Amino acid sequence: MTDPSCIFCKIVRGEIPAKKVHEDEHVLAFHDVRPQAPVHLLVVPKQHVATLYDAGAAHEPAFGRMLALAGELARGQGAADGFRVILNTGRVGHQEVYHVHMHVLGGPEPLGPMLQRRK
Ligand code: DGP
Repeated sequence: MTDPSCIFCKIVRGEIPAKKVHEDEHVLAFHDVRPQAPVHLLVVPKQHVATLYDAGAAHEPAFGRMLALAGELARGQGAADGFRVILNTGRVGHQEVYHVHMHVLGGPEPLGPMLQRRK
């Protein structure tokens, strides 16, 4: 349910600070500490789920809420003309934090190419 050493669980528990923009019984949304677009939010389930590989039916309420909130959160931050959601998963997906999180990226101008191979 919660992982004592997980950084996003610590944010959910209020043990480390974050710029929160939304909280309910299932999910927490906050600003990414290293923004890669004018709007860059992270939306996480409150329960600890390491990766999408570990997701199951029990997580559907939280994961459904994450998607259902994306447009409202993006618009609320000023991304009113489009945005991206990204769920990096595992080594190949360059997942850095092993607690499922949905990036919400947007801004006034179109974003760059969706996929760029890292050198
Ligand atoms: P990913 O590669 O998808 O696992 O991206 C992890 C993101 O999490 C990365 O964009 C930076 C962000 N991040 C890492 N640690 C913290 C933190 O302590 N606070 C906040 N707000 N964001 C963090």
